[in-house]
Amino acid sequence: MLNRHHRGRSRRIPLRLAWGLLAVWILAGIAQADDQTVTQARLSLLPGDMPGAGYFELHNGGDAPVTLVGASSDAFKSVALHRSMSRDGMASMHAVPRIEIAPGETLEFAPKGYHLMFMKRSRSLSVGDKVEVTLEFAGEKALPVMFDVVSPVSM
Ligand SMILES: [Cu+2]
Repeated sequence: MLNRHHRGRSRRIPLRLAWGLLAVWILAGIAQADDQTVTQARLSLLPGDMPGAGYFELHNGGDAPVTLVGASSDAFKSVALHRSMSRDGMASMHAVPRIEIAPGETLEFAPKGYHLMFMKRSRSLSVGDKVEVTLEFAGEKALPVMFDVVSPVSM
C-alpha cells in the first residue's frame, strides 16, 4: 500500500512535465503558422459579375518551405490560383495547382503574373470594402488575410 502510494506520487511530476512540453509544442506550432506574412493584399474588382483578381506579397519567414495550394472566401463561390503569361504577344492565364515558397523568400502576386481569381461573388462588393480571404497551405495550414477591394487594375 505504502509502495503504491509512493509510486503514484513519483508519477505525478513526469506527467506535469509532459503537459508542459505539450504546451510548448503547441505554442511553437502556432508561432510557426505565423511565420508567413502577407502585405499589400488587394482585390481588383471588375464590373458586373466578371471575376476579380487578388494581388499580394507573401513572405515566408519560417525556416521550412511552405506550399500555397489554394484560397477561399465567403464573398465568392470559388477562388483559384492563376498565372498570367504572355507568349508571342498573346496574353493568357492558366490555373496553378501549387506554389512552393522557400524559407526567406517573398512571392509576389501582381498584375501580369500570379494572381488569385475570384469568381461568382456571393454578395455585392464595392471599392473600399474589406474581404477576408483564407490562404490555404499544404499540411492543412490556413492563413486568413483581409483584402482591400480596389478599382480595376490591368491584369
Ligand atoms: Cu486569372
